[in-house]
Amino acid sequence: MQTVLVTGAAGGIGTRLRKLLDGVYPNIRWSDIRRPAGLTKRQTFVEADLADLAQVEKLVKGVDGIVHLGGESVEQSWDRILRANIVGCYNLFEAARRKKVKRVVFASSNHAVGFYPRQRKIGTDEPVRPDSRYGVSKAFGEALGALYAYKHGLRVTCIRIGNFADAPIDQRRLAIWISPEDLMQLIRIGLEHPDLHHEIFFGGSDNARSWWDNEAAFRYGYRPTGRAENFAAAALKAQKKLPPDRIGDWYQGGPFCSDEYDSGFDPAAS
Ligand code: 15L
Repeated sequence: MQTVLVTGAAGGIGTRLRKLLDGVYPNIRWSDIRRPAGLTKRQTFVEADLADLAQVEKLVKGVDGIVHLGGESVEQSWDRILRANIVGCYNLFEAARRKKVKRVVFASSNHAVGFYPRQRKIGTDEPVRPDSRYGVSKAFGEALGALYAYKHGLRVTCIRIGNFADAPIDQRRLAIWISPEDLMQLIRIGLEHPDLHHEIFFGGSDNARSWWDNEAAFRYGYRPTGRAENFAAAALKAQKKLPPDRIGDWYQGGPFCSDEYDSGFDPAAS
């Protein structure tokens, strides 16, 4: 990897990666819809709107690999999801194909499978079960990843990121937390591993309470160092102060599941 593009440079993960990825590849092009604060003099920034294919084509020209973090990062109106996460993600993959980019690492989310119950351990070969319009957009991005990998030969890694933070802060996060360093490991596997063609990984650290079987990532050498259990006492104490959420506490996606929930079905009673 000589030249790597990172979209979503102004977001929470992008901001952290600007420190962690600095110097890892010879050229890193950071991009977002607007210029983030705190760019260093050495960092190259290109402003671009992912919803505009012509802009995205220009953005990806000359790039070997892309880390696609751009788009909405939580639930939003359909109009916003459509523009940033559906059209934006399509443009990203299509521009990558046209400009012969070799690899894409797509920041998917646990919300692509949020409606699996916490009682069930899932692998990455289960069908998607999104918990929000946002989750649907991540499932869509994963589907695009498969299309561009198998039809056009792009090497694609989709990382279903759990909760990216320095520490897990409640019960749900104890199961899905990922440390910044562990996410870096997964991204680097996606950008560099010689045998990788198309994979879906769960973006979780070494979490004893995990709901995920992350065997696919382990096969590629992923060795998470973050241990959620080290933070269990504080997280469980914080959990006690949260109001109960009958739906959100049942499903893996938490509040993304209970938000707008009106099916009338009470899974905890069945
Ligand atoms: C996500 O996908 C979001 O981007 C992040 O803001 C958190 O909400 C996270 O999931 C989570 O599930 O905690």
